[in-house]
Amino acid sequence: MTKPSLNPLRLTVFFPCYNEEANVERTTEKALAACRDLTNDFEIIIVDDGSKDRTAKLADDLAAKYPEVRAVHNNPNLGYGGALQRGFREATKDWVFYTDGDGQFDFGEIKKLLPLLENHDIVSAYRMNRKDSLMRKLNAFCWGTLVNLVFGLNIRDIDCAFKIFPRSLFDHIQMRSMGALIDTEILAQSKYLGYKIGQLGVNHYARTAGEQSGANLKVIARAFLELFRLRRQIKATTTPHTRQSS
Ligand SMILES: Nc1nc2c(ncn2[C@@H]2O[C@H](COP(=O)(O)OP(=O)(O)OP(=O)(O)O)[C@@H](O)[C@H]2O)c(=O)[nH]1
Ligand SMILES: [Mg+2]
Repeated sequence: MTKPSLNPLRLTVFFPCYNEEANVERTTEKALAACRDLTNDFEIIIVDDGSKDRTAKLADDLAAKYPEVRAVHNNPNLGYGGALQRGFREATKDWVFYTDGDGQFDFGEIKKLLPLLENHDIVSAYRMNRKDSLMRKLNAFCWGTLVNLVFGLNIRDIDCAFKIFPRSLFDHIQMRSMGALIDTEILAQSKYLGYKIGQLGVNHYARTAGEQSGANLKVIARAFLELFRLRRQIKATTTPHTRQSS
């Protein structure tokens, strides 16, 4: 692949929002400030995932107020994977960054990822101080170990919602995951295609508003079903390239 230029940086930033009426304005304004600090050539996409609260209206108002902001809507709700797929498909700039819409990450840390892109094709961050319960951290550890083993990956925090990709990657991979497996689906295919994945620690903050929903049983069950499907799919459809270590 030919890596896009980092100077000037052409950047899409997007974040999924499901019932984030308490967060979407603050998140968008933080994204705007961070992007303006990095480049003149950027777009911000709010992916409203069929929210039942006022998120859709607030996202449309933000898009009307700021020319760099666009709001897209999945209707009905398609799940976390469906929301990320939409963001990657809507992106038009050379580099695509995504994070969560609930304010648990600091957009200001995007600039820490960029130097790694000199020697890597993708950067996948890990949470240095994950603000979740011990049980949730334990579940994530077991899940991460399983996924790394199954796909021959070496990713420290695969579901960390703080990653940057060249947009062209999405012309070469298939995204089918509608749930939490989406990150694994993207990184496993990238690795098989020979993309070099860099990793770096970022801060994680507790949710200050809105409702927790990231680890309910439905989400976990769907992730397991998708894991087995993805294993079959990758074996059947992706031609392995030169394997590189991350
Ligand atoms: N849970 C959930 N989140 C979605 C969905 N679609 C988009 N999102 C957004 O995806 C991001 C991550 O979801 P969260 O519920 O915050 O998941 P998490 O950070 O792992 O967990 P908590 O914040 O602790 O619940 C948030 O910005 C959500 O608004 C969906 O269908 N379900
Ligand atoms: Mg969250």
